[in-house]
Amino acid sequence: MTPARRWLAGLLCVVLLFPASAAQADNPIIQTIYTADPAPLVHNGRVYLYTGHDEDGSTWFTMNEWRVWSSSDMVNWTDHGSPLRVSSFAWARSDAWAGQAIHRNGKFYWYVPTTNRATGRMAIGVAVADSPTGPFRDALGRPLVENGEFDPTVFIDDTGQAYLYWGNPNLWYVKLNPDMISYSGSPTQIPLTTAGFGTRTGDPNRPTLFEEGPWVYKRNGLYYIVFAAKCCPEFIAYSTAPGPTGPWTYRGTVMPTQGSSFTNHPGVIDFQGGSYFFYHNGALPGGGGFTRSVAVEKFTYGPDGSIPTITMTAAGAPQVGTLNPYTRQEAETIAWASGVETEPSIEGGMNVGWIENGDSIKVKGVAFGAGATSFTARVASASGGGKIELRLDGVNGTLAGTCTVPGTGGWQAWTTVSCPVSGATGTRDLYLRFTGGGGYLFNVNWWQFSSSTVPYSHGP
Ligand code: FUB
Repeated sequence: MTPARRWLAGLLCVVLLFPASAAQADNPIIQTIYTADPAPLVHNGRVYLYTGHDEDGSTWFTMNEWRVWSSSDMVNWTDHGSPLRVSSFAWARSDAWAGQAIHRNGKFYWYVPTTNRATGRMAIGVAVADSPTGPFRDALGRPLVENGEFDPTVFIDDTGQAYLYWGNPNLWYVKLNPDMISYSGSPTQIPLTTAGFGTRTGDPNRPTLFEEGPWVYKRNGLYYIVFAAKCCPEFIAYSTAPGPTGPWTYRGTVMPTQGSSFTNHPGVIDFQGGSYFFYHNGALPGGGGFTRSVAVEKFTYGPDGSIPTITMTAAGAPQVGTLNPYTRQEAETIAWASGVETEPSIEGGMNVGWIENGDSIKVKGVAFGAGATSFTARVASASGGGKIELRLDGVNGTLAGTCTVPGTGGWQAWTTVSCPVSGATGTRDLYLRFTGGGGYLFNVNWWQFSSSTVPYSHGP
């Protein structure tokens, strides 16, 4: 059973037990697959979120690819698929573990840990792309650095000097050259002192709390390292320093142990005037330590730069702004998916598929304004098709329109359908509710509303 199917089964139970809270949930932020190890990047007014992908039914960290998502509002996330896999590195064998991407010189550099086939050790590769969503290619044809440790985080100081940090059980850094794919000097260990990284009891080999998953950044002149602490289960802690290599001072807990996953992994950004903490847990049905899901919370720094203790929520972060339904929206831009999955589309990007009767997609905070008059969708169906119900404020909410999707002769044989809309005014949560007979009904690539003042203006 896929996570989507498990989720649908779980959702039925949750809705029966907690109808109000289920309707509010926006965490975990991806429901179509299991995701882990979030690494957010702000670029040109969007948040790009780089994650790992826990395979369904994993009983170990079975991870073959990395994934990219993006959002302009922190609640509706667009699926950009997998522009980087273990197989993108000819020298790699397995383990698409926790990485981070950064923008420099008009290019995007994604540092990832993966196992070197030749040595059997964890190594760190670097992939490069012209776009934040890829495609990414191995920049070197060999590991950038390899010492058996993992979880790279990358940071560019105001001076222009870039640093790569990584490690478990130790903590290392190296100074990256401006080309971002080579370095100067040798990997250097950051001393793991209890003053710097807190005190762990019960493990003489690991006297400090530092475990893995470092995330380094600078804010208001203060350098932060947020990390997965203690094991296992892990919690998230942080330290600060006056410089990029220390000396570090342990500052305490960011997120206590919570959430049915024995690992956790931090990612911290500022976006549109707010501060956000990304992490993972096991909150989806079937979720756990090897079937994790990425989530996000908004937080406020203390006046002294301290990070408050952040608790996992089902509600997630508030929406930043609204979504414009009068421009083309990808079907895979989703606040909450029930039952569906995604796949690459022959028309580019991704499409939503595996749609069955009763499945739905929630799109949050849709600004209809004075009112939509029609709805257009790009659809394909190798079966007999079905219907798209446009529901407002709930999956069983007010019906604003119904579009009929015909069979088109193939799951990638795309056509455009339209239908009239009424009652869609103001800013509302939109639910695309899919109905029809048995089996898979149709796929959706994109959709768009029009109104008497904003007519439908462009198609494929
Ligand atoms: O996802 C695989 C590993 O689990 C990561 O590299 C660690 O940070 C932990 O989350």
